[in-house]
Amino acid sequence: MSKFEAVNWNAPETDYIELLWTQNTSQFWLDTEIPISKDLKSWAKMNDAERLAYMRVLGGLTLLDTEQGNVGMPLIAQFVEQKQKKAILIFQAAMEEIHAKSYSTIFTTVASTEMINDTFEWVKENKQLQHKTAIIDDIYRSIEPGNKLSLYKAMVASVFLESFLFYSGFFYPLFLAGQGKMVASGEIIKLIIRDESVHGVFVGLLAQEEFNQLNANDQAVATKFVYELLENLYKNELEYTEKLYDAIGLTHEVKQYIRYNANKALMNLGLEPYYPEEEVNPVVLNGIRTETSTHDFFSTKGSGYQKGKVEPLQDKDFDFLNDRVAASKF
Ligand code: MN3
Ligand code: MN3
Repeated sequence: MSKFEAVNWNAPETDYIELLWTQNTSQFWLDTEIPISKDLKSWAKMNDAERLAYMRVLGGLTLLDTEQGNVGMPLIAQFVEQKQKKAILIFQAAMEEIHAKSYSTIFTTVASTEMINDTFEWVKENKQLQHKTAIIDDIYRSIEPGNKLSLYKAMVASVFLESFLFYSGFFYPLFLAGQGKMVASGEIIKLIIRDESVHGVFVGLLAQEEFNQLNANDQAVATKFVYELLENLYKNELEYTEKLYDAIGLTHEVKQYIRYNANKALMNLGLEPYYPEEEVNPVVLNGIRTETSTHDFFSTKGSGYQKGKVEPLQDKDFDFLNDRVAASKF
């Protein structure tokens, strides 16, 4: 009879596990800590097309976070063998639920019930949004016990969702925040991005470890899968972007941002950029910079939260891990 084993944090599973647990947990936040009502004035100044785009962008993000919290993270956690890794994935799943809820917190503060209901109806009816969610969901649900290739595919889907597909949605709130509009809601988006960047790095590392354990034939199949999935999702993102952003004249910039983030997702998987290097709209970069915020969200938290600044992860924080993973390939 097999014995049940308890998770033993006194024996770290890998050299990066503590770092990722600490980074994940120290970034914990709640939507209710952000004073969204500060955005009411800004909302009142937006025109109908801008409000509609904003609602739909957030509606789309809500669906992706729902999928990631309810299906992606729990299923990947289920099939990953090591228990500390499972613990991090389950913590990440909980954050996905906070992300998914936070858009509703923005909605309920600025929008009418009718507008909110219309948004959730639109989510069900939008072809591109349903298409990408169906593709990712199918890959998650196709993980088979003992089948490392199927687990690798699910991890790739997860990295594409978190490091690539979210950004067609993140663009607009960042673009507004970069101009001092909808700044409190923009804080929520920045907190979500801070989480997603850690999630993308962690699941990307797990994916690289799985890949290295595949035989040469399965590695060839896996690599073909990555680029076919990328192109399929990319084509769909272009259509999604046109549907959302044509009316407010931002389609071109959003498409650039999509390619930029597709390359970032590939980097998380230890792969080379696929799309030509892209400029990112400087207003969006301004929106993403925490130091440009007009208010400090930590100041609205109770004293229990005043435990110092949490620095977002930078790419360079993971250089040592990428080197290590790269080294392990040979
Ligand atoms: Mn999320
Ligand atoms: Mn995530």
